Amino acid sequence: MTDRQASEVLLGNWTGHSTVPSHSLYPHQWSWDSAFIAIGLRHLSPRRAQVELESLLGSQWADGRIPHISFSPSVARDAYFPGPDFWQAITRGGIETSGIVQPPVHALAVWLTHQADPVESVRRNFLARVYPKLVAWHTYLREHRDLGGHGLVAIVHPWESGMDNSPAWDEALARVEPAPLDSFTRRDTDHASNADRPTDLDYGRYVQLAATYRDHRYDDARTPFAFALEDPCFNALLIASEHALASIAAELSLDPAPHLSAAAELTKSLSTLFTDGIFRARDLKSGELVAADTISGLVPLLVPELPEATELLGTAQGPRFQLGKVHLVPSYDLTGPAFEPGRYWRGPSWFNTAWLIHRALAALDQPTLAEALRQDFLTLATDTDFAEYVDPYTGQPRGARDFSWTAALALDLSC
Ligand code: 9WN
Repeated sequence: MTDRQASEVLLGNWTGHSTVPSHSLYPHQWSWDSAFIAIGLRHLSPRRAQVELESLLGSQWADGRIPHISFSPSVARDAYFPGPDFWQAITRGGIETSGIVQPPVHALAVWLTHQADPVESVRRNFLARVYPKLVAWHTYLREHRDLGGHGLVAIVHPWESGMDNSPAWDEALARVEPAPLDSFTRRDTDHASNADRPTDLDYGRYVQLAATYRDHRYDDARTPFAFALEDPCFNALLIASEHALASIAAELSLDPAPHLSAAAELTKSLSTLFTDGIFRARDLKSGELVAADTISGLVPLLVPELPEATELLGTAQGPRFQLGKVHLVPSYDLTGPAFEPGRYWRGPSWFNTAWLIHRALAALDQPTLAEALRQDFLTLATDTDFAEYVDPYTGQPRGARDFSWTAALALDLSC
């Protein structure tokens, strides 16, 4: 049942070479969405999953970055804000994109997609074609984005975390002078309830930060970043993806050692973000760890041989996240002062992060917790018509419906 409905969502959101997260709210190709979508699509059509990832990599910049949005020329230019006219970025291949990035889950998606059908993958020379692009992507992050010099990658915009209005960004964002609210028109609230989305003030600050980066031609050395933080989820996914790159390299008879040593160095640096039983973002402006516990701080559970794994698992099951007692995994500390059960990344549970935690639990040999999470995931995904996110207490759907990564990851967990 889940499989057929999930497949219908994915087929409906397919555009011919990639998948939109949602035709209404997000009508273009998003970077980390595509990776999660490929992880599900591989069960429906391994070839289509490969094409999804190849088309995303087709919008890669010359400096190696994979932009967070690749705009579709067949969609109205103002269908989504900020659209191509705001970002003013175009690749050598003529694709209009945004200029910021999203968490690097792509190498993991490539490796899982290859494993779904190695014969088709070899026939299409999939790994050999995408491997250099993934290496360039990770090299961009490590060489251009270690803004704090701690051996960790920094995000320079809340959208780069994929967890846009997380309470972890509140303090840093409060220092940003917002763009005047009458200088732009939001489109997201045409399609989703205001109460489920970031506020206008958040948007003013998002616009200001993006405009400054754009006005410096997205030059990481020259832009005076007002917002720069080392995010645990972003770095943990980079580590997981370095491990995946090591597997890809070995499969191609190349040396996996550089990837394993990059993963080991990043894992060591990540430990400096661990405090009070969880990983917290480091604000590079204040030099301090941010006092907000979010799902981002649990995602390092995915990192192989993480020294802090036992303590972190205890935190996931404790009062802050109540793993196994509420729906999926809340995006923010249930006991935190900023908790809102329906507002986007300030409390609701999301399916992509639940999938990451499920994968971690399976690897950590926690079959009971993993199975309970999987069952909750599959029931909620179908009951909510593949909602974008849900209230962690009631399971009530929020945001978009027929949301692609919810359907894709449901398909993956039901296989
Ligand atoms: C901004 C597409 C994206 C996800 C993000 C999610 C949301 C965009 C927005 O939608 O962000 O990139 O307009 O709110 O926060 O994780 O990739 O699904």
